[in-house]
Amino acid sequence: MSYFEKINKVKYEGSKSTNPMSFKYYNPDEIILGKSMKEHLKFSMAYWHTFTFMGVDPFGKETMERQWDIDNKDPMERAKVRVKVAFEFMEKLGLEYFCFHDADIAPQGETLKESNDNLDVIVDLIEKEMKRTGIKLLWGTANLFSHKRFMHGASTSPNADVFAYAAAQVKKAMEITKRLDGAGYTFWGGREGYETLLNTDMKLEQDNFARLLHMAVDYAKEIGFTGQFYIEPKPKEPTKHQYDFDSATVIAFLRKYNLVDYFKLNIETNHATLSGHTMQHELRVAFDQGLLGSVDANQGDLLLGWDTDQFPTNLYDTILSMYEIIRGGGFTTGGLNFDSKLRRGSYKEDDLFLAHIAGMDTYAAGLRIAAKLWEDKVLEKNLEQRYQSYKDGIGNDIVHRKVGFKELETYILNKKEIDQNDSGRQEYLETIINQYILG
Ligand code: XLS
Ligand code: NI
Ligand code: NI
Repeated sequence: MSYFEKINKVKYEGSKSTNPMSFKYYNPDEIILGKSMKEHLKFSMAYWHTFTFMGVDPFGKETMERQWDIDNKDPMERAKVRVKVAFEFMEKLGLEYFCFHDADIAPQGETLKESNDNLDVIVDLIEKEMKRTGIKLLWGTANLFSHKRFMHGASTSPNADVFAYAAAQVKKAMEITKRLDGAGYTFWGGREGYETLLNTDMKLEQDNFARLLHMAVDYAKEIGFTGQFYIEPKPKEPTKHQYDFDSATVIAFLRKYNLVDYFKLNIETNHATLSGHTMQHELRVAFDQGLLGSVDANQGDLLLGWDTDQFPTNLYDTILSMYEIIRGGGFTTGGLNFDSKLRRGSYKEDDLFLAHIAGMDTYAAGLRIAAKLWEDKVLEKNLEQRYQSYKDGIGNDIVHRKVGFKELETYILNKKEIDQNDSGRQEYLETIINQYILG
């Protein structure tokens, strides 16, 4: 049985194609910098936005038309059908990975036991589909933010029972991630943050968050889960102050609580811009400390102050993101997970395809251009020249800590004035990027 009968497997047809259901830039097996495009990009589908987001916003109800949901009213039946639909969808697009929250794949029951039983039934089905298709799990996670019990947070809730519930949920989510051979497990700190310090013991909350993460590390050892743990930074929304504000904040947290050996970062484009940084900055901060794990690929709207999770179509951003990823040596356990949702008005089933094609093609085009920039070393050569003064002479002495304040003072006193600084040539470099884009 097919749920997308009218849609064939999406193929690469090149940039001249006018077929909307084709890739213009993503040619999965084409080799770029010694690796196939699909290995560079490792595209993943987010189960939640693709199959559970129905178009609700603060002003209106569901808009999405999904025949399989209309035909299946019973929550368990619906969850089962969605598995079939999801795998057909991924196969047709050539998406080789997916990510999910526990709550996305199976209905939550009245009790934890009921929820876990539901999960087991659905995970059986997912396992079968994974075997049939060869599609892999990039990472799993637990939804510790939707249910009302998490209104004050999960591991950072003032209520210890809520902490316990969150821990039990993470335990199960780790077990199913292990069972499905997940390459990673992500912690996005949902409601881990606060609205006002008038009612918040920030230190206890953060200590507790670290305690939960340590428990996860211990449990991974116990059950032999060897996937990579990730933390996903986000500065605000739903709370005003999310504890995992940005890459730098998360890395400091991991170091403070001795978790840095067990976690890497899952960096999301829209979260980067919400924190007032570029994605390129967030990736560089993580890479420079050996901590970039995976990417949630999307984009925000810079005119809006919230997390719009749009499909990435801004080529400039994907070029610079792919440049950082290439520069950092590429993905190992991670990949590009489309944490992206359709606009509310893009409500048709084929919009799901068109949006993923747009995202995949924009990243593929970004990869093509970033690879050329990297090959020609234009930016890298400029960097080398710009920091040349640290290669020899006094700069080399500074780098190797051969000098202190006294020696540096003597050095400057013996010099007449600082020689002219070089130009930063920002506009020139920006022009070069344009040349690489337009050829
Ligand atoms: C929400 C987050 C979420 C995580 C997974 O803003 O991006 O979707 O990626 O819990
Ligand atoms: Ni995300
Ligand atoms: Ni987001």
